[in-house]
Amino acid sequence: GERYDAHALQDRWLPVWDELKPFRASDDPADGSEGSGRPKKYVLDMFPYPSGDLHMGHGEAYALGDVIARYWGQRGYDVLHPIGWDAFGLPAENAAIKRGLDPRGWTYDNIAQQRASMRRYACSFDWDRVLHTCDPEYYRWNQWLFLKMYERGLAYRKDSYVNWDPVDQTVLANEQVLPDGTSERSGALVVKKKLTQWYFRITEYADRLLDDLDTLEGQWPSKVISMQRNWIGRSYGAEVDFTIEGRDEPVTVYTTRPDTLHGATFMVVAADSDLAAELVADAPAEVQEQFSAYLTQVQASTEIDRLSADREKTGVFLQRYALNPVNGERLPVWAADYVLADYGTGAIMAVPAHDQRDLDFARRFDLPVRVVVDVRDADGAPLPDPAVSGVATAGEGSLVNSGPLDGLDKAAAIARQTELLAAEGRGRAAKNYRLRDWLISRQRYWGTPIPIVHTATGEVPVPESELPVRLPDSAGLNLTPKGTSPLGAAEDWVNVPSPLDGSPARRDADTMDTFVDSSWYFLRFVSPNDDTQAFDPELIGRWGPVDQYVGGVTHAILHLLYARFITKVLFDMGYLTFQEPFTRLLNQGMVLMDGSAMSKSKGNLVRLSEQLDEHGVDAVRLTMAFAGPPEEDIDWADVSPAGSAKFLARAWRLARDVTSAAGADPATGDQALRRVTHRTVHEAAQLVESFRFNVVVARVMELVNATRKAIDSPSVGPADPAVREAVEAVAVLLSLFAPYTAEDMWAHLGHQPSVARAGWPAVEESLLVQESVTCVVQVQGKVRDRLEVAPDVAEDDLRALALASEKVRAALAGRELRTVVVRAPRLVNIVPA
Ligand code: ANZ
Repeated sequence: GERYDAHALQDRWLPVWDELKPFRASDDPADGSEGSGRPKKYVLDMFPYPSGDLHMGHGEAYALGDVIARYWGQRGYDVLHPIGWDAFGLPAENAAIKRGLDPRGWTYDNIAQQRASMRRYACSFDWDRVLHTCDPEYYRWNQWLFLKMYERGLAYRKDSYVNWDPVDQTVLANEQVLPDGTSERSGALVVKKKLTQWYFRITEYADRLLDDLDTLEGQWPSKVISMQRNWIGRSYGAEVDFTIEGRDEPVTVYTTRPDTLHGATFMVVAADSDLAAELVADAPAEVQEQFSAYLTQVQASTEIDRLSADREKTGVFLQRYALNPVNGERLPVWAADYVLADYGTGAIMAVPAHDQRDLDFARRFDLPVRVVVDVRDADGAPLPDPAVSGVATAGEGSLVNSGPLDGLDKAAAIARQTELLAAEGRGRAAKNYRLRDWLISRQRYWGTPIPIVHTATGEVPVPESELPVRLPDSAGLNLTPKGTSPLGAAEDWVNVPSPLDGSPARRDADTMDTFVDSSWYFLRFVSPNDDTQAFDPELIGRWGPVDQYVGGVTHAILHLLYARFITKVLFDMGYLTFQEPFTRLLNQGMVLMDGSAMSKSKGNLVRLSEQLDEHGVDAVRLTMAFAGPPEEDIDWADVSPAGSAKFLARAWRLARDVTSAAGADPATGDQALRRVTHRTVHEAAQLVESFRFNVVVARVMELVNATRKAIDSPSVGPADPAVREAVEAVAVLLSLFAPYTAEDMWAHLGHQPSVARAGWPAVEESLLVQESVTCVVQVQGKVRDRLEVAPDVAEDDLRALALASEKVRAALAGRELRTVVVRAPRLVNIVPA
């Protein structure tokens, strides 16, 4: 007969879908109120960087996102499933520099290529809602957002040490520095550099960003929730003011253990803090020299190194003294790198007996160690003296050597000491965050210009009516990284009259971190062509929040945190009615090859386009879904797209074999097949909703087998209406995974395209009731019991059921077993020893 030809199906159906636009979202979605129409689902895939053609990772992500979007469409929901391009940023700019091209042209060429691939890949996107963040029509609203943040004091400029990527010659957000201290982008070792930069005040939202994670519990992967919690890193403690000899102002430290104040034996200030520089200024010349040599060394090291516990402690005694507020003791003040300038207050009280880093430092420089908490082991014996053992005791215990705190336990002592300090005005309860403000300035070309003009009298925001501040042409600009923005050299662009009085002024030449672009793009999709506002608040009120977000776990911190932050800011400004942007999150795994990530350098790169050419789109998509649970990585060496193609051909042939007319009443058909069909449809819904796509595919395979058997069986045959019902169900179920095959089957069954709009098959409850079969249990060939069991009972379960039977146990009379033969579901034969 006719052959299944994946490429012919593609040629046949793509133009039809282009015409039909089956995935156009409504312009007037229901608002959720009663009787307001179809319920909505906003399904969003993380948008791609246009840094080349689609790769296998995209192939997986978009196949899985598509299952979800197509499923809700079949369930009768009004689905918004849009796509766009995260089109600004370093990958494009660096690639453009390398090839001597214009980043703009290069970017749009790649977008065109990816877009064509997505069309071929049959992604169910609404192609009337596309956005590119590098379009002035988009980035003007980044600038608008910046101005709104600026108005509210949430965008500000400050001097600080920033993470500096010496290869890309640009600053990085903390989130872009990998745990090993290298740049996420270039791989270079990140160093610190002092610069004046723009920040978004995300720390003001730290509590809400943390507390609202509770509402995502069970909806987001727990790993992502805990990564966000740790990143924000809230701790509770106290600030304590220490008088410094020879200085008018006290120095304040942040501590989570105010209970240990009597055990403080020295103070440490961050070597790279302004305070250290000030304190050393009065010190003898040799101390100053020692300090400045040390500082140079500190600035060249990474934060990760500085915090590393195994590294030998280093520091310089500043020959200054602090007075302990509880007992007036003189504590030597040291500068060291294990204290960070931008955490807490940049200064600590060191309690070596109970803090390991302080103890390592004390042992290295011969400083005193005083135990103030009596910590015991499980048997109630005191732990060894930290000064001797070298191990600080951080656990619970009662306070000793601590005056009014003696005898209290840790928690009570923390509370008591905090009260005492507060009463004397020498301290207060405080909390602290690991989270830093979001540094958004970048010294690169391919990004959104910051809408600020610097005048003789200060910074002036560009009036909203003058947006967008367009990125000038790259022609004539040297884009090679040199530490300052290339835009600074665009004389015609950078020199402008002050918006205040027309006096000569200069535009801010930095561009925004591209995470600004992606922090709100999901809002833009509801009204992507609106040139009067960033998004239509009424439409986002009805479409938002995103019901289902799909993307890689690589964005677990950066992107998701920023998007949550901006959502809360826009909520506070009254533009949004929700405070969390993404209700549910699915992180798909990676596609690997032979156990490792694919890369050109490893020579194990599998190209998506080649796989599509070889196996067809549907087989590749099906393989992505069938390979395993979506969160797990797929090793492309272990899966079989050829096997998927074979299965699809089998399914497709079923539609050719059906001989009953459309509309035939299935109630008169074969009941056994009907039960399989209805159970499959019923279970598939639950499985898709819990992301068990691989199991859905397995169930569809079973249904295809059962249908083939029925067609070939003389007692059922191709004219049975139950066969048609089964094949129609296969087509609709397959439309989630293998759209071309499903569409062709649907057409062959006599229906109009598109199968994507066929609707989910109605399930007849009565057909879900499981039949039971009788299983005979024999002991030594004699029937001892009869059990009613499910027809698909597992062998192990059946064996256990048989052995648990009272009658069987009586017949065995305690004898050992020699063999148990299980023939599920009808027979168990037990032979005693
Ligand atoms: C005295 C003390 C005694 C401390 C003790 C701990 C245990 P988290 O939980 O991460 O907030 N610290 C404060 N500021 C610091 C800085 N800028 N750089 C490095 N370390 C700093 O940690 C807070 C604790 O980390 C603070 O409590 C302080 O050491 C240290 F038995 O103060 B603690």
